[in-house]
Amino acid sequence: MIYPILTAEEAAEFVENGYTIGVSGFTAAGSPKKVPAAIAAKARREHEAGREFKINLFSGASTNDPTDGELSRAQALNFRAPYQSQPELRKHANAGEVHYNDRHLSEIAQEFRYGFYGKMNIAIVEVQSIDDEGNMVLGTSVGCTPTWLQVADRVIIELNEQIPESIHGLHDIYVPLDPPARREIPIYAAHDRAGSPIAHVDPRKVIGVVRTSMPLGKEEAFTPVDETTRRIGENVCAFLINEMKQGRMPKSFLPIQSGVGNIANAVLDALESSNEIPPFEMYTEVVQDSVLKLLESGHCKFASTCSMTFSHDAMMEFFANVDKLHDKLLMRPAEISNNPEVIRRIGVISMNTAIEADLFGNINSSHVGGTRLMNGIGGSGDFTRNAYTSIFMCPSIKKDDCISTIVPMVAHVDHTVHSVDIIVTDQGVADLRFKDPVQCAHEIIEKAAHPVYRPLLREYLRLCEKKGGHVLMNPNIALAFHSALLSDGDMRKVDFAKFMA
Ligand code: 0RQ
Repeated sequence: MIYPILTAEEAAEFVENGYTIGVSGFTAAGSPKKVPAAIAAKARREHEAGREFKINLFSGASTNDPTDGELSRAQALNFRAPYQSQPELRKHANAGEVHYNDRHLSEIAQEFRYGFYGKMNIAIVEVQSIDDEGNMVLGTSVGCTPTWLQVADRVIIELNEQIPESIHGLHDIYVPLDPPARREIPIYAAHDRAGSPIAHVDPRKVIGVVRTSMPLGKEEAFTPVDETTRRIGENVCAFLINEMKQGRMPKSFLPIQSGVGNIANAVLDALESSNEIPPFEMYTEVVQDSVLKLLESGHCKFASTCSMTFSHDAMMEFFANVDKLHDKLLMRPAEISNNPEVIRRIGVISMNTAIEADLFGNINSSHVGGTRLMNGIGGSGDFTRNAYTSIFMCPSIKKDDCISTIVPMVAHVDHTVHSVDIIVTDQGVADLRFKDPVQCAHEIIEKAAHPVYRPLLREYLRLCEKKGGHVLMNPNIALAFHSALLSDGDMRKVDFAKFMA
């Protein structure tokens, strides 16, 4: 190998205060595992010596504890985009100590190429292999890596010996030309390959290779399906089956996108158990453990993704059965896995989880109480806005009934009513299509809200009716549910009269 072999600490010495760094990965899958923590250690040393040391960090999506966790703990992050899900970074973003810019995941690579973020000094990229010409096989995700390899001045490689050779062929690396030269992305079905299994970097940019041997996959298991998530899954299934029966969905079905977390996992479990849902393809950004089961059973015929977000055990199972699964999965760059043009062309059914939804169908995915960042919008906007049918799911109540996820007005808006078709809770399915805003409000109250909160939501509408309008809204009480949660810790204690006086 022509590249210098470095320790993580030696590699971190190339990173200077104020640098803009791009990391590989999309979720913890494929994120570098050694060098970011060494940069955090360098930051601590610099701070102890009384010197400034902070970097701007770009990724494909969320990363892992050695990256977002360690860098946040070391106060080493100035700016962060486009997505995170690390408790430590969340804390620092909410304290205003890290400038976090929550972006649509399909856009960040092209925005970097357009020059919106200035120059990228160094990219840190986990790979399975690299040859002397700079051809590399990436790890268990693609994220924005192909663009980082183009735009970064220099590149540090983390060569993870745990990534099996059999991963070769699972990547589909395609970077579109930028306007005005862009052409259509040649994907007409979820299983179409658009590009190459190999990523490339100019070998002159490579600072060196850090050898690692880090386990693949998430350690933490998913929370088992419970009564609430099971009901949500069954409601989503019933909705999809009815769509086919009504002729609104082709009998051959359409590709599915499914978000992260326990609810998404439960919905996929429900699809697996249904014998009325035909085998389908997925066009999605992450595949979790439930997708592995679907691939093995043949219920999912093919999964186009950006990342293999499997638990450690599921990852081992995938590679143990890779002969059977190799032609059933492709990992693509985030700007392709989440591409609006492709999503709309192939008719993706999007399924994402909401923090809260309002009576008109606006969705808050990212900010609890309108102020506290949870994770971010992630890819939910890319899919929702362009889906054939867009579905949002959430439990109707949370925190021992103190929180209704159906509120008069969301405290932060990520997805507007114009993009949202269906809201599913454990209570049922609210179908917002072919309805005006007031009809939507009644549908959401009667089908999606928890019975405990229905009278309060009806009362809100009744109070708004006095003022009238196309959308029923009263600014004095629109956030009264949230006020009650703040003042009494319980939305059931809402007192509209207090604000109406
Ligand atoms: O907080 O852990 O402190 O109790 O939010 O909620 O119920 O565990 O659900 O893990 O599925 O996450 C929307 C956050 C749901 C996620 C969200 C609190 C709740 C808990 C987590 P605690 P749950 P999930 C594809 C698409 C945006 C990105 C996206 C998400 C915590 O799905 O980040 O869609 N989505 N990406 O208590 C107060 C409410 C709340 C609430 C939830 N109404 N009020 N707190 N919580 N609802 C993937 C990618 O983009 C990579």
